[in-house]
Amino acid sequence: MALKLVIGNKNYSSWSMRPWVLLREAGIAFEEVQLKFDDAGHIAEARQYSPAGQVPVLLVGSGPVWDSLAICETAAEMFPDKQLWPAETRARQLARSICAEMHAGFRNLRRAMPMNIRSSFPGKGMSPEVQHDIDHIVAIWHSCRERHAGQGDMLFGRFSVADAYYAPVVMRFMTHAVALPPQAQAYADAVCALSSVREWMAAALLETEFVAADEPYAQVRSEG
Ligand SMILES: N[C@@H](CCC(=O)N[C@@H](CS)C(=O)NCC(=O)O)C(=O)O
Repeated sequence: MALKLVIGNKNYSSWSMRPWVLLREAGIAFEEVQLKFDDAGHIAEARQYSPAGQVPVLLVGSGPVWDSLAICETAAEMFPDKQLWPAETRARQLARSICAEMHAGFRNLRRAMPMNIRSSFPGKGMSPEVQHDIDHIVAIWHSCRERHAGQGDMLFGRFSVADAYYAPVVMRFMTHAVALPPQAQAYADAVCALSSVREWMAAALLETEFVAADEPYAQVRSEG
């Protein structure tokens, strides 16, 4: 069954990055359909693919699956041999919890430090509320890495949905030069070394579209 994944701009679309990295890293074949944001961060064509009118969307034989978490769950169900969620029950419960938390939470971080892979904005967006989100993410990473240190470099040892979910956070931390404790930095480095993440980043660096809605820190070019 041929899968199609509809995504947005690789530089900006953190929601798209999650299922794309998941499928690519797991070696699941799919065709990519890329739609580009307008200045306000909207994608008119997205409604052709899903009722939500947003990306990402996974087109499976029976129709569209939309929302990144639903896509990741669907992929895990379609490809059980890939073990996209951790095999052990408690690890799987924790992985689902931290993905749901990323999906619905960390709003201060998401608002103040938008994903913008090709840019560098050290220190921009930092506030006590954002630092609180960062501290909580670091605590999650630490507790996962403590439990699974001997099983691989990812949050639950081997690569899982959880790493795909936190990959865009790693991108935000890089752009905003967020200082991390050594163990968290080691995890961030391991995520950046994943071949899927390298491929996504390389493509993001080639993109030239400027989406004003996602660029709170861009310098306004002065005339003359
Ligand atoms: N909860 C959704 C959020 C999707 C979302 O916000 N997508 C943004 C791109 S990153 C989008 O499609 N924006 C275009 C629009 O709203 O017109 C998910 O997990 O997929």
